[in-house]
Amino acid sequence: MEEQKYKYIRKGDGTVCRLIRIGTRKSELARIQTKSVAEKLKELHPDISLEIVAMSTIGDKILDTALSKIGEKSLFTKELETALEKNMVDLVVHSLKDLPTTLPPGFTIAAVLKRENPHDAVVLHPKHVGKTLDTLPEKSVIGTSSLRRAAQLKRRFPHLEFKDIRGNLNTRLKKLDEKEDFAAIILAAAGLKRMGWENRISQILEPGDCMYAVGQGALAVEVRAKDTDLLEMLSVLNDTETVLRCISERAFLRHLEGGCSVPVAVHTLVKDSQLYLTGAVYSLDGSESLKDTMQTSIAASDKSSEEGDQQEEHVGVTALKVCSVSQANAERLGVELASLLLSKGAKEILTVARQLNDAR
Ligand code: DPM
Repeated sequence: MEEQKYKYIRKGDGTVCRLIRIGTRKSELARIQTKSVAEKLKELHPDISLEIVAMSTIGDKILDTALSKIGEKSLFTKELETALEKNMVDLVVHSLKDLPTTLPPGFTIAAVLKRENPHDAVVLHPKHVGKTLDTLPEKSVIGTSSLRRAAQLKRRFPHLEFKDIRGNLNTRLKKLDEKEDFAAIILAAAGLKRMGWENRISQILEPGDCMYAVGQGALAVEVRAKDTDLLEMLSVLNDTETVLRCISERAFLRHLEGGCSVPVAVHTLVKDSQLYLTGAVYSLDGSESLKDTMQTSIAASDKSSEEGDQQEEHVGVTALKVCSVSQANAERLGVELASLLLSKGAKEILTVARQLNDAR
């Protein structure tokens, strides 16, 4: 059903204010993430009224198949975008890593919030507590359905075996603890922290063991691109460093033509106004890999702060108030690093990885 463009409500004191409806997936993690963004927004704009609307997505309904096998793009985002399109909600909060690097026309990311710990974490079966991936027994089974995690960890820890595990975080922890199928599972530290399960983290994986996914640990707010008033309102949520790191990561992935189901990993760092991007592609078994690092300046120029409000999109992100020159530099960095890896044979590695994964 089409709804009117904006909704207004009358408050107790008789004043009328705009009601902003925020769409979220129904999983506990999604609700927690949405609530945290809503609270920040309310703090920065005390005059608005917020309502949270929860919906199931395909990714939530298909629980028995590995993500990388379902083959549906925008797995977790489609229903939410339909609700946005029909004006049933005004914003949607996502984990940035679940958002494709090219959004459907008419949508944009208005804010990328300060990143949580972007690294992956090891959660051990209670009987293995005290061990690490290095010291787990030969042929221990590790649960992950991320091709990226499996490829890197197979390479680094050849004594371990890897099996798919699906379901939301609650389901996965249950599968780990209540059965003997897995010695450990690998999850994003950020998700565990947001769920209040930090105490289950036995080991944080360093870049030498496993680099993270593009956008991992950052929350994004998606809106209708034409809603310039919302773009403006949400711009206060942007964390400059996170925005620039994530733009470079997304540009890298987009230029490689990777999706959420290819073994591509990144690491970014900001130091002395330089943005460093390390990116890698892997064969499914980790035996082949290409990895390199490049850097660019992200010093905000005076000129650009005046231009800060111009509405420019970089790999799906429209971050008003973040220096547009820096954003363009970050995007270029991602494209250049991808070009470098492509020139060394990244395309072939990814094509074979896709074919093998489809044939699994
Ligand atoms: C994407 C991947 C996974 C999610 C692939 C990857 C993990 C799938 C799996 C694109 N989305 O990381 O290589 O382990 O089977 C997802 C999680 C979060 C957002 C959970 C997780 C929370 C962390 C965040 C699922 N999406 O990765 O443990 O906000 O970044």
